[in-house]
Amino acid sequence: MFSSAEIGSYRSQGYVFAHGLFTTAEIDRLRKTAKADHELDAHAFGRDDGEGGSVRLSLWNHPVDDIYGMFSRNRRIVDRVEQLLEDEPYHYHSKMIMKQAVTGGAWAWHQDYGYWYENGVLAPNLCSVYIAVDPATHENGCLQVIDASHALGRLTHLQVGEQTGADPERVAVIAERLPTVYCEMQPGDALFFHPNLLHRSDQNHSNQDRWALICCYNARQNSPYKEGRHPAYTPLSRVDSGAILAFDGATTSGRRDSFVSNARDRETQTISGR
Ligand SMILES: O=C(O)CCC(=O)C(=O)O
Repeated sequence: MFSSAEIGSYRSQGYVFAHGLFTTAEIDRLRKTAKADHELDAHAFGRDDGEGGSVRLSLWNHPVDDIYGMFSRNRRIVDRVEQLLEDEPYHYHSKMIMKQAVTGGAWAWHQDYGYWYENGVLAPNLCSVYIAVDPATHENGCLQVIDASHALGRLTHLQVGEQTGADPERVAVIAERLPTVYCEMQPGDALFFHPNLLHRSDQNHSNQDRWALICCYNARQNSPYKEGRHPAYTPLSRVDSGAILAFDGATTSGRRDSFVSNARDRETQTISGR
């Protein structure tokens, strides 16, 4: 569980690391499964990043009895998210960010709540958990966050043609006043971050993939007031800490109906010319 100092850090900075949250054996299992998973691949979609690259991801709404569910339903994550939300968390969605070596695309500065607000979510009481599947470094386009930017509240997100991101004029000023932090991580490390925290990442010009599983949770009392792309409150069946290695490799087919494959998903649209 998070200590009170770690919870304080999340409240003041908008994020908190849990280094080594998952062991090498656990994350190896996830990586091997994901990189050979035809269903995950078949449901992946991409968007141009406006810089000659493309972001690629696969996104699903409901966790099931598969290796991804053993992570997103794992008490090591969900119990911690409960501490941060101070409410019962439910699974809002998960996504595998498949930032591939050499050609992996960039993500524009944005706040997750910039999009989720549009889905009828009233309060920014959600939490995203970035789990490093591959090493994430400066070279392969690790996540960058603007320290304490969550305290600025939700910014306007603008569309430029087909692309969407936080208002670039405002982001430029914010980036001058608050430090940008490069979140370099090892496989198995996790970053818990607030939905109003500004974040982005660069293209991957290295020879090393930078895949990440991002699990997003909403608070039960913050269930959206209207139907949107992601579910309303649905009880989350937590699994014990040991469930990842104990998992017997059952079918992933239950997830199929839950994939969100809309290539025009606003959450993947970016602004060029950052
Ligand atoms: O993985 C990244 O670099 C960014 C992903 C992201 O910002 C998102 O999924 O909202």
